Amino acid sequence: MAAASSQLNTFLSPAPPPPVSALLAPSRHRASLHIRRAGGAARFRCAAGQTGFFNRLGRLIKEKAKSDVEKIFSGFSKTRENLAVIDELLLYWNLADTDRVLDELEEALLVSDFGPKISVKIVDSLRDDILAGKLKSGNEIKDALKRSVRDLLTSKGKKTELQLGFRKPAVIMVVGVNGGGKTTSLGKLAHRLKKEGVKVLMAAGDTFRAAASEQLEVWAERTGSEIVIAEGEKIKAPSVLTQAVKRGKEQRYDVVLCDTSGRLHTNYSLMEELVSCKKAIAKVIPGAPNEILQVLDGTTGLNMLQQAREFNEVVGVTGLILTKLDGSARGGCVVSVVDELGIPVKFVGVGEGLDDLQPFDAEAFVNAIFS
Ligand SMILES: Nc1nc2c(ncn2[C@@H]2O[C@H](COP(=O)(O)OP(=O)(O)OP(=O)(O)O)[C@@H](O)[C@H]2O)c(=O)[nH]1
Ligand SMILES: [Mg+2]
Repeated sequence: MAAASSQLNTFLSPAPPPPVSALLAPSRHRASLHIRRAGGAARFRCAAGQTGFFNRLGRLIKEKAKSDVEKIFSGFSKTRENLAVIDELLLYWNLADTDRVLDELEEALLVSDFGPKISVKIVDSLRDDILAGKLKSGNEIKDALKRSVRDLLTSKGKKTELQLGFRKPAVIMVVGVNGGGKTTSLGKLAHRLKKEGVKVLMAAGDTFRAAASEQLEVWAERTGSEIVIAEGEKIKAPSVLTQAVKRGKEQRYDVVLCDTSGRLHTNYSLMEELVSCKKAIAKVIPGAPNEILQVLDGTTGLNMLQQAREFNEVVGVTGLILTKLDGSARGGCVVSVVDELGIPVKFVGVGEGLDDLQPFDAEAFVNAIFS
């Protein structure tokens, strides 16, 4: 590790940033760690204490960007189509038809990936309210249905703001199965943080896939963040994360963003490696990582519930990033994940561009899935 440290120092000297082409073609012959300056990072000055800094940052990030409702709306067209039958059902609703209508409503929720447990829960609460005389028309039932979905999303998943603790650097680890959008989301998150003047260090913790570091380096370049990468076959993810968090601490970075390899939740040894990554970070900063964000591909359907359950059991997930909502997303299962696991959705991905990560807005989500 001594060799790695001296290598780190070499790269921290105030030399001009290497050209992108050099960043994209790192030598793979030496086992060493690099930190790179990828553009001039703005420095955040905070008058208040650090608790205030991170609280304010979490709030700002949530408040500043309004959900890109249009993209979410188009991404959920299939879900909306499946749920449109509810409008027809409720158009001529009358009390005598309650059982039939509610059965069909439950069916529509199931087809839209809500999952059996949550579908029954929603329909039972509607039935109770109808029988109690609280809901007297099709419109009232539709409103109650939307309200109950929104309430499920907000009551169980309250802390939608980033919780970054009170010490610098805050550490955020991004986890999930292969190809869900971890690296892209991390890059977009860096962009969002940089726009607030935050000093961001990226850690290329995906040491399995050859091109993973290069992919993250491109995001570091695009966002003007700095990055710690492993070079050579021998360096494992926990070492990269250890070095990055140490560097983040020594150099007073505000946030360290840790990328990790994609892994199937069923692969025991890879899930164990994730535990080692988390422990490596906590060894440098007790209590870190502050956030473990699991990326879920919004197009995968109910399988995401099992993924979230397994990752949560192994590393303790603090928030979800739901990606690809601009594609053909399957909305209902999100409600199941939040309800069953009590993990809030913090961000949604609505495209591949820098600005395509939005804070999650339960109201916009509900309006996008119910026409
Ligand atoms: N349309 C769309 N594409 C996305 C979104 N997020 C990620 N992608 C794309 O999904 C693909 C996979 O994204 P990555 O960020 O590489 O996913 P990953 O989880 O890091 O993948 P591994 O590291 O291989 O496990 C890329 O082509 C991304 O551009 C999104 O919100 N919308
Ligand atoms: Mg990746």
